[in-house]
Amino acid sequence: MIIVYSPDHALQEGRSELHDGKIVPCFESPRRAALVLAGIEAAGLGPVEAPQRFGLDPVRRVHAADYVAFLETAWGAWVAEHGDHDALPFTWLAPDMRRVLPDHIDGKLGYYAFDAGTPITAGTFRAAGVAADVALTGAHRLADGAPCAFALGRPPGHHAGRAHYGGYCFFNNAAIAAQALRDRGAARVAVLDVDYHHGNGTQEIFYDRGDVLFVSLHADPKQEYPYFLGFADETGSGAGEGATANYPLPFGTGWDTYAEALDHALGRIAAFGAEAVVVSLGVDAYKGDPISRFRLDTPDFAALGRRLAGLRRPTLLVMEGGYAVEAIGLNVVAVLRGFLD
Ligand code: Q9C
Ligand code: ZN
Repeated sequence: MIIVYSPDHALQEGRSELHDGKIVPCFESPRRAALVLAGIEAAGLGPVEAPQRFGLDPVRRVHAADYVAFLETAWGAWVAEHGDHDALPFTWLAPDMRRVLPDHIDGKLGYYAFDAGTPITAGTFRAAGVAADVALTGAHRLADGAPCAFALGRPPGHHAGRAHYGGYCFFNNAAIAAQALRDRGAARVAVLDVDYHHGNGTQEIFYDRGDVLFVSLHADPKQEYPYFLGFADETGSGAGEGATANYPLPFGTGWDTYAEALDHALGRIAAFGAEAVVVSLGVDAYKGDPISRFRLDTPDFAALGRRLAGLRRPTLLVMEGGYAVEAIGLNVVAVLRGFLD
């Protein structure tokens, strides 16, 4: 399987995030991708390829131009105001306030961010751009005829919406790749999101479109982050009515419950007639994940990979979450091996 990887992901190395009322070291760290790469190399999977550079045009196919420009300039504005340390917002718009873009960087952070867990650093914009390039390279490999590829990038993407960031995500790599597959001629593309958290950004980006199906299995937003999206009654709007499907699952979900929802989700993708599938591959449904509360074990991830292959469609796997660093390599390799079996 083609693995797309660049060491430049390490340009995003946040120091700390707000978690359970405390400032703690970032869960989303460069070690994650390095350990996944080490697992892939130890397993003899490959070839490992460097990404091509696509620039920002394919990013702007799913993100607003003003949002992209904000990310490009945020670090400089932050340093000028506060000095050379990570940028985090401390205030946000409530829904009944006015959405007017402030001039001050602190206001801008609150305007574009939706949590205090996603620091902007000196290298954030470049790292996010490389992560998009990694996903785009995989998408173009599929469009050129490859049956599958794994985009091993970070920072992750599925929480990033058209004009907002959060959940460790800045550019929505999976959405950018799905759009590129559409632009390369796939009439219908499905995004299957198996990260433990709901892919609110991807859902938002495609919510009113009938050409991209979004299907997500995740912890029930009544109980879990991102809390404000991901309910079962969100099914799309307008031309996209029926092209969003959410499977919220309770804390403690193990493989039996998960597999039942997964089979239903895969049935939706087959019935949709997807010509290509993008998988938002988080492995934070793992039982040992430090911020998650599902109970999947490493062999379950192999079973997940086998089921994904059972769709028999060109498939791009895009790295999302997974924070049990000691097991992240094993769990991702289990998915890839299961897929290839
Ligand atoms: N106690 C991804 O997996 N923190 N993002 C929630 C706070 C945000 C996860 C826990 C979790 C974001 C890509
Ligand atoms: Zn996640």
